[in-house]
Amino acid sequence: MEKKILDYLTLDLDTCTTDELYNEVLSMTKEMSKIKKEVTGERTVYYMSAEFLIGKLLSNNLMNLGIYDELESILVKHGRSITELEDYEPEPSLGNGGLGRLAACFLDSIATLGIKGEGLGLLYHFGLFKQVFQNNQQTEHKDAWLDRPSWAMPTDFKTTFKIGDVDVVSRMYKIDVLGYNEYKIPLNLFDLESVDEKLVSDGIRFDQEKLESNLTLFLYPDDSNEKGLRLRFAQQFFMVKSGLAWILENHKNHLEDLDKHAVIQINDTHPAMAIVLLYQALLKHGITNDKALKIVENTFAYTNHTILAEALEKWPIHYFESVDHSLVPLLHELNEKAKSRSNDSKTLIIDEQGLVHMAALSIHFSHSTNGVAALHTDILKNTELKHFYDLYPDKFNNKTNGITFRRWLQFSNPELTKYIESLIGSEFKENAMELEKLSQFAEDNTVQKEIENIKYMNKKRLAEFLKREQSIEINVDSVFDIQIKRLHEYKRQQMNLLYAIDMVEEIRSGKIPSRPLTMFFGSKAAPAYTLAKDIIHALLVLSKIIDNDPIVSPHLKIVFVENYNVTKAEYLIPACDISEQISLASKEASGTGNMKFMLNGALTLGTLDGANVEISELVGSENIYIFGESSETVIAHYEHEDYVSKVYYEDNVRIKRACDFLVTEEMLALGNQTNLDRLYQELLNKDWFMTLLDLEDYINTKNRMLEDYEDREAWNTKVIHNIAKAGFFSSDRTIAQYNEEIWNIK
Ligand code: 26Q
Repeated sequence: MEKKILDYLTLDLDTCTTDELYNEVLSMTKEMSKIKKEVTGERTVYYMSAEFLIGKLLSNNLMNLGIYDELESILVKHGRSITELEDYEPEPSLGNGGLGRLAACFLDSIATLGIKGEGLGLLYHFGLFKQVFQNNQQTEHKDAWLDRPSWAMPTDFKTTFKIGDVDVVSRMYKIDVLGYNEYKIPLNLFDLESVDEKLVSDGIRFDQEKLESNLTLFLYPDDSNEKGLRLRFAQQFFMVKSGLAWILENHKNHLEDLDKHAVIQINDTHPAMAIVLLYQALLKHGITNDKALKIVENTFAYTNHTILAEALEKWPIHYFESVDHSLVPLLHELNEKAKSRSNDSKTLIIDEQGLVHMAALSIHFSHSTNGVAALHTDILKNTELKHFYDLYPDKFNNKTNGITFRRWLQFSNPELTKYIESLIGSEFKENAMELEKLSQFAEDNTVQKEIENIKYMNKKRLAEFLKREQSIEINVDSVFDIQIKRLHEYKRQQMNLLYAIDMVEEIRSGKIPSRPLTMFFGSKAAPAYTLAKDIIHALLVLSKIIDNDPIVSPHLKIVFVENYNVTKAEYLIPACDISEQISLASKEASGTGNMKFMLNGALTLGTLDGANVEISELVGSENIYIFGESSETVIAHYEHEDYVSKVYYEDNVRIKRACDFLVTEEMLALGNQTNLDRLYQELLNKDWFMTLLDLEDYINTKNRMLEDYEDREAWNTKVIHNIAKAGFFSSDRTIAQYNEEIWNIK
């Protein structure tokens, strides 16, 4: 193999620039990927998603081609390394968070399991914004990740269509997704040929009305106003119009029985317009209405990722009119069909205000609706989508999320991988359930010591990375407590903030913790989400106050990792002791970070929400730290509208003290009064996601956890049990279930 690699490398490895070397290794890897086979077969799954948060691909692909070690040894001889290239590789920012990363893990598993499938989405030129902190505030900047040669290769597939009266040309680009074994599958991303990057000048502002120039510039730009919403809608239309053109081209001889040849899994409702568009295409082909509708229903399957009412998409019907007026009568026809199946007005597709409910459209005209964790699916069936469940009990099913262990263990934690292999052999790489065999070592002191040592090395690796990236010094002998995820009130970063304030106050009053604590945050706030930005501001201000306080700083540090992304997650997760999964019960559909942390030997501090429930059942209550009210209690509070945060504030002096701290002179001296006041008022007078309800239990449970950490043997026993039980959360298991129960490929 070495000869083979050298055949591709023509540069002088001693003197070439990183840029030259990167470009050559990228071309080599693309070339060598040709040895992987495309899956063949009669039936294909199309995973349609507005987001694919794939992360960097170089190391991943080199490993899956089995040439990582050889290339590394060649480079090392010339004083170079793969790390140099890895640091240089831009990360494609094609997703927001969980939903986008899930799509990427799924493609990895589809390829590895050799299922005939492909991803369909959009090639955003600037993706999600780059986050920069200025004056303790988040600012947003464009992320020009396509400036360097990328993994996306142009194809010959082009389509031309109209969006309203604007003519657009869409070109398909392809990224090879390499499986761990002999297969690869394509991720096909559509781009607008006439896109104009010059439209973006400063930050992330641009002319939102010029569709012919802006459609694929950004991932979901500002949706806080009408223009932004219309652009987002047009992006979705562009994605599904292009994606369907590709699917119809692939199966042009089988349109009459398309459902035998294709299944389209839609990742939330963002691609749901494809349902109407396929119906339209089949009618145009001369297929009768009833038959066309049957084909549509059998072809589509829908995954729901949220129960937050505000995230359920509803589009004014005139938006449809403005992109393609012939869709409007079809939508009315589908609505009539829905009415004929049920006289429950809650299942209507078009409501009295003329809003099209995309979830309703998706459930009526697909054959499967799934939630992403057991609790989430139950809540969909019993509350949020109850009326649909009553109508179509057989369509509803659960597919608990999973993560690819190739990226989230083998690649990001090679030391732990090697050590596990030395204990139980390498079978777990093919069959994640084999990790169970680790249980027998849970009480073994030698194994505990080694696992602890690996954690320590990963902490050092993270510390060096953060020193390079953000010039931050961290204490590697402290407990690493990590909350990394999008900033949202329901995820309750503000509760963690109040914990930190409580700890500052306790330390100042003389209660010194047995060991220093480092609290890590990594999080982007949607540009128009005011309160989320207030929470970031408060955390940044508090972290400065702590750093400047000689009494507190030896014991506590807050590190806010700037521009959190997949690459940063790969450094943070293996170094973690305490995994913060503290959403208000019933609100987090699943979570997938919780699974990554568990696999890497962190213990979960969490509510009984999303997949935490399944983690808790698997590891047993002695190996997890659960706190807070149950989802039933929370749902009842919403139903009876009887939660009053002020009561908790007034009844508990520590809660009061923590809240009041937000608007003390000390905070206001460094921070912005408007931001801090708003957050304070919100907590006292609204607190929609019930932070104060769980705060006392949270503080007590986290403190108990920190005390438990001091019994290193007992802690490490728990760690080993967690890793041993993580096998269930492999996305190979999730994808096998999708295939057996929904897709039926092969
Ligand atoms: C909707 C309407 C208008 C504008 C934006 C949106 C929008 C955009 C993105 C709605 C939702 C998203 C992303 C949702 C998401 O990431 N959900 C997460 O999905 C994960 C994978 O299933 C789960 O683990 C998380 O619990 C869930 O929050």
